[in-house]
Amino acid sequence: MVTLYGAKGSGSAAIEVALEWAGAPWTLVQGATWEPGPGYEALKQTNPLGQVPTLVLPDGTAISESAAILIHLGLAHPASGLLPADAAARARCLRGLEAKQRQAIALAFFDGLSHGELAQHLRQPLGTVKTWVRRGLARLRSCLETQ
Ligand SMILES: N[C@@H](CCC(=O)N[C@@H](CS)C(=O)NCC(=O)O)C(=O)O
Repeated sequence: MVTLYGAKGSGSAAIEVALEWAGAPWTLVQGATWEPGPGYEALKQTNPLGQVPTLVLPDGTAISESAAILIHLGLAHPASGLLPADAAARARCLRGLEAKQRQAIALAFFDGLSHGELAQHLRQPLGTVKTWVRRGLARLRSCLETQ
């Protein structure tokens, strides 16, 4: 069983989806800088930065950084399709999404935030988040089409 430290409206949504795709048993501990409480205190013990998402493996290894977590899940669960089996295709997908594009897409599509809400949440101009979502989707599409 892996433990995901996450919070509503955060980048942990992408990891929740990936865990479902991977079919890996997981449990959520809710907490974040803006959600103080026992969950956040436990998070800081495992990741001193106190950032979500943070994933803790059964052996106690903690992985932070969304990209690192997604790559770990893709490699640990090859049948999930999170990463292509073909090495070259896998490399193309991995270089594809920048962190900011991934976060914007996750918040817009998994958490249902409007572009205006996204701009507020990420403290960026509206035009910037629209560009992140548009470019991220274009990259995702071209990555998926090559699989
Ligand atoms: N580069 C990290 C960013 C993680 C991050 O910024 N998480 C936010 C929530 S989406 C957070 O926990 N912010 C609180 C803080 O930095 O104090 C990733 O991609 O996972």
